[in-house]
Order: sequence, then C-alpha cells, then structure tokens
Amino acid sequence: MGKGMSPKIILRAICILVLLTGFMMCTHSNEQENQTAVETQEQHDQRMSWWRDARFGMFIHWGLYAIPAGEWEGEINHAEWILTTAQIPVKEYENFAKEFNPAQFNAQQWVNTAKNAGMKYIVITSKHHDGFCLFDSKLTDYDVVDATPFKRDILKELSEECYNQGIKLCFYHSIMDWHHPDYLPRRKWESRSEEGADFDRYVQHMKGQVKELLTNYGEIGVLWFDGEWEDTWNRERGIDLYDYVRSLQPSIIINNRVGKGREGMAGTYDPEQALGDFGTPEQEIPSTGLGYDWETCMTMNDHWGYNKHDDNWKSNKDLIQKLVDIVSKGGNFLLNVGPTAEGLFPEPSIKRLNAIGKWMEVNGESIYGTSASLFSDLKWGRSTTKGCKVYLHVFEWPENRTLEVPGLKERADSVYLLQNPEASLTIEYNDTGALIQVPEDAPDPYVSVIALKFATTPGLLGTLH
Ligand code: FHN
Repeated sequence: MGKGMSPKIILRAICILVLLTGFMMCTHSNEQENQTAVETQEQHDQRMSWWRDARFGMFIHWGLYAIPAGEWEGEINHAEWILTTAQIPVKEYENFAKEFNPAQFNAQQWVNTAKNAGMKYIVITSKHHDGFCLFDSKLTDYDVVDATPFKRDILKELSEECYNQGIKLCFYHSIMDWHHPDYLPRRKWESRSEEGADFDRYVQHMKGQVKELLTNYGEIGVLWFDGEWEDTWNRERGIDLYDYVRSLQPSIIINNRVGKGREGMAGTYDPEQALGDFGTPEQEIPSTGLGYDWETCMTMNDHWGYNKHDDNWKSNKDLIQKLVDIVSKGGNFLLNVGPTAEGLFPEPSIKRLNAIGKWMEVNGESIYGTSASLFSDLKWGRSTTKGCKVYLHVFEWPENRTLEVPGLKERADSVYLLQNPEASLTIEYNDTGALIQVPEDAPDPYVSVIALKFATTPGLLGTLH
C-alpha cells in the first residue's frame, strides 16, 4: 500500500499486460477500460500525493436517520443504524423521507467550517446502509430530490461549494443497502421475502449510481466504500468495482473497503488480499505506522449519525493529540460530524472544530505534507518530519524546562517554537541525544510544537532511537 512496488501491483500489472496483449491480437481494446488497472509506483504516488499532504479531513454522516436523532420507542442509543437496531420495517422507515426538510442546510457554511478547522477534504455519505440517496439519482426515487419536501440535490450544492473553497469533495457509498429489493441478504427480522431478488442486478444498480456520482459532481477525491462485510460481496466484485471507479475518474483514490481486506478491524490484514489504496482503521489509532497508506476515521462523541442524547464529546485536547498521534505514525485523520435534521452541525462539534482550527492556524506546518516520526519512543509526545525539518509535538511540558530528545545526534541549524520562530531555543548534544532548554510555560494548552531545521533532509538521519 503505497510503499515500494508491492507484489500485488506487480502481479496485477503482469495479468493486465497478458490480457492487453490478448486483446490487441484479436480485438481493438478499449483504452478507457484498461488504462486504470496498470499503474507504476510513480503514478501511484502522484495520485496519492494530495491525500498524503492533506492529512486531515471531515467525515459527514447525514441522512433520514437524523430525524429520529437516535431515539425510537424509548430507546435513545440509535443512530445511522436505526432501521436495523430498532427493527423498523423498510416501508415505515421510508416515511422519514416525507419529513426530511433541512431548511437550515447551507453548503457554504459547512465547507467553511471544515476549511477553518484545517480540514482539506470532506467525505460525505452519498448513500448509507439505509439506501437513501443525498443526491438526485435517476435510478431511484428514494433520494432527496424525489422523495422529500426539500427537493434540492445536496451533493450538487456541496460539490459547487467545495470547488469554490478549494476543498476536495469525496463520497462515502455503502455497498450494503437495506432498501433496494435486489440487495441480499435481507435483515433477519424483515418480513420482505428474498423471492425474486437478484444480487447481480443490485450490483449493476450500485455501479450505475457510482457512475452518476462520478459523472455529475465534478472531480471527486476519494470514493470511500463501506458495508462490504456480508457474504454476497467478495474480492472479485471488489476488483471489478475498483477498476470501474478508476475507469470513470482515473485519478480518484479508493479505500480498502471496496474489497474484503479491512485492517485495524477485527481479523488480520493481508496486503495480498486487501484491495484499494489505503487502510481504514475505525475508532482506533494503530500503535505504530502500518507500512502503507492508512486513515483513522473517528467520531467526536459515540455516534456517526446525529444522536441528540449523546453528550460524550471528546475534548479539544484529546482530538488535537489524536490528530498529532495519527500523523506522527504516517496516517490521515478523518473526523466525523453528524448533522441534525435541520441541516446544522451540532454546536459541540462546531466548538471543537473551531479549537482545532485555531491550533492548526499556528501549527499546521507540522501536520500537512509531513511523514512519520523518526523517533521510536518519545515519552512526552510525538514527532513529524518534512523536508529539512523535524517537529516535536510536546504533550507534557517538562517541569525542569529541559526537553530530552533521545537519539537526536544530527546538529540542527536552528531550534525554535513553531509559534514564535524568532525565539531560538538552546540545544545541547550528549551521547544519548539532545537537551532543549524551553520556556517555563507551555506555549499551547493542548500541544506545543518545537521545530528543528537541519542542513540536510533529516530522513537521512535514519530512525533515531
Ligand atoms: O456500519 C458503518 C457505520 O455506520 C459507519 O458508517 C462506519 C464509519 O466508517 N462504518 C461502518 C462500520 O464499520
């Protein structure tokens, strides 16, 4: 995944080359269909570059489930899964569409909030497992334009606003679909018969909607698939879907849930089995880097979809330290917002995004475009690397005003607080590393960043112990 030409890429390239040779001998191959599967490492790195630089994105889980807002018949712990967790018959759940009228939805506000938080991309649910589409699909009337009083194409408005503000728009799309009559399996408690259902016909429907998403909304940064775990979906279908998506937008990035190879989740990751361009640990941060591209997705409280009772919000400090921890391990952070039925981000989400944005305004240089830490174990915090700079992210400010940096032997040309580059800090080297004299008070209440500038690319220093 992104580091050196993996056997998977070599094998697939050989297969495609054999197929291409066959095609050229007997038919005129359609360049468009085959151009995506064969990719050099350099082309792959080029395709991934904006995403690796971005490091921080907004996840948005929004749909009909925002109307019950987590509550059903006295139970208050539901969210985007409410159709299943409350066993609501599909016909009854459809009634929420008649109520969906988010009058306060404002794409400009949403995109601006994400941008001000320092987020570079937005991944929004085009369709979650409930099958309801936030876009105008010609393949179903179960969508925001045809089935609701709102009648506006939400993804169209978001795509225009993302283009205006220079934010990459990305789509989450669920393979699992509890509404479509051809999707199998049915929910165990459902009365709808499986009689006549044709999963292949469902897959054609899903690919048709993916084509709509990749044809009608401009350049899309990532197709973030989900709901891939049921037995009707398999690796072969995943390979076909991956290549189909790339044939529609060759520079798009696709997550590993297009196939069956999630890592960071239950079960083991097998790079030969996994498909897609990056791994997707969910609600967790790996203890180390993963040796390939990966993104942790996480909620701010305990639910992806809006739950009006959920006040278990992560603190500003926790969220900023999680961002730093993830990036110091070479990952991206996809932080979720679950908007209300009125089309508003919950106030606690906005407060946290504003706090993160203030921190990113001063310290974003130590996040964007960085690679993983050169240090194996910093007791007081984390580190990132970029060009000729190493950034030290101090979570616990030293009471004795001396920051120990084990393993740092290379002499830095300059050492300074990122928030005040004029104020150089004193650094002494010893046989175990370096000692940096720091001010008495931590400059930032959440994470204070010290920058070290070297004459050479510190990556050449090798891993510092
Ligand atoms: O079932 C979904 C869940 O609702 C949510 O969308 C998360 C976010 O990644 N993905 C699935 C659970 O792994």
